[in-house]
Amino acid sequence: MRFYLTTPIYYVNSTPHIGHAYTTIGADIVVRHHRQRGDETFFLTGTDEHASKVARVAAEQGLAPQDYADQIVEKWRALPERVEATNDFFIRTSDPEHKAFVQQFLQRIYDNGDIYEDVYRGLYCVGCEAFYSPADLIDGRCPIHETVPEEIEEKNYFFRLSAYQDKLLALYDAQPEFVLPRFRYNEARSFIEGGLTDFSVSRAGQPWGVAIPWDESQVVYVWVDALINYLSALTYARPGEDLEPAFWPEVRHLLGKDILRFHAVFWPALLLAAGYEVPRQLFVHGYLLIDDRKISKSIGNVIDPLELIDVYGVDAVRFYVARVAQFGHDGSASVDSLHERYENELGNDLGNLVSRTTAMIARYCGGTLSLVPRPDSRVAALTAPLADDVAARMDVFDITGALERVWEVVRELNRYVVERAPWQVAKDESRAAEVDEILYDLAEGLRIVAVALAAYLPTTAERILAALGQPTELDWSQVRYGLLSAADGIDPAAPLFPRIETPASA
Ligand code: ME8
Repeated sequence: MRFYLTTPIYYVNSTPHIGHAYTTIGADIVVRHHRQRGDETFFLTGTDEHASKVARVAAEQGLAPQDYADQIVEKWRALPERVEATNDFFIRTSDPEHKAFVQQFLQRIYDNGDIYEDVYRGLYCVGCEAFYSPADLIDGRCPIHETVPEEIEEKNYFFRLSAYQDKLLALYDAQPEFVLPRFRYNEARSFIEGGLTDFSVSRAGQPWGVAIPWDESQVVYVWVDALINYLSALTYARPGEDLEPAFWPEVRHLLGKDILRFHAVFWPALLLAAGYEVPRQLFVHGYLLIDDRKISKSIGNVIDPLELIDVYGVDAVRFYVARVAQFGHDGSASVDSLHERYENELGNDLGNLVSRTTAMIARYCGGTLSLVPRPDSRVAALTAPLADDVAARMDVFDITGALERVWEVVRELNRYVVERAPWQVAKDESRAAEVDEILYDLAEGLRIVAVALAAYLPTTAERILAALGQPTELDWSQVRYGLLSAADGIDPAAPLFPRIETPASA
């Protein structure tokens, strides 16, 4: 199967915060999982640069927008690197190849007759880079940024979105899983049913952006420019190769609920108008909240994800992303809750189990793992449905449910150690074979867990396998009882998640 996954491309008017890390990590977990299953994957992230708010920040710093973007983009490139995201390409909307593609794309819609000229009057929120109708506002202010939008009147080019209502509804009928979770599908669908108004695809009097190909006095509206990245990237991500035939429309978009309409309504309509197929699927996740408000660059309640990684390590932050809330719903993030999960779940449940198991193999078996699988053992039964259960959840982007499913096994393995008490059995020399069997099952359970967790905890998974003397074989077929390799020289493993005395102050 081919699996192409995107994150939103982030605005470069500020630096990354934990909300952006949330999406990028969530996407990477899904993509790594698909790679383990042998799918041919392509994973895209990047930056959205032609926003008015970017031009504004640049001006405040006395820089030309491009120079400003060239500097700050390094902070955004560091985001996937530091969270160990395995993106295949990092797109910038200021890439010349992207800009040329945007022009061709718009020209196609223009030539097809779905773009016309008109005068726009409306309220524009620069924070959202979007127009609002008065009814959308709360006390005259943007519901997200709580700022008063600007009144704008200008000659613009409009996209005939209204002509696409029936086609979009037909798409929603034909692809009932076009948008996940289901409540977001319903939300998008009722928005379409409510009637669609044409929207402006250009801005006048703004030098920062991609020029409208038939009227250089205007630039392409930043959202149109941005959405097209998902397609343009395929044409130049690998020099000399066009990935479009392989990966379009095998694309899945991961995004936050704030940008649902752009992706679920505008984007498929633009694609249809330009003669492209629509994406396979959208997955919409919720907000991470702090003090019950969305973490936002404009509001200022940000947590620096890189600082958290410095303290807790990248795997702990990745784990937290999947655990903090049911993926798809809002959740409250805090350093305290990250700290608690680090200690209890990673440190106690998983880390201690690895330490104890390796220590017992060293002590009672001279560091040697004997191959004594028993197809009727409790651990065999426990792990038998795991591969399919996790994969089924991952297929619907349920990174939270899939992780919980693995954690059920981790907790059961902990129960198994306590109940079988190998340290007691080892006191009786006549029961040496039983000790071998218990430790085989623990090691095998941990090997299976490590492979199943590799998408979440890439470094930890490798460390667990190495501690058990196992090869780094992460193919999904390895999530199966009885595949443990013989090993000797196993030593007690160093703690995987050492105690951290002071929680990070963020
Ligand atoms: O909207 N909780 O860029 P952006 C969860 N450039 N996710 C969050 C979050 C939070 N508190 N804050 C941000 C844009 N995100 C456009 C996108 S795509 C063609 C153009 C994540 O920098 C989430 O994925 O404002 C959200 O959708 C995205 O960052 C918005 O990033």
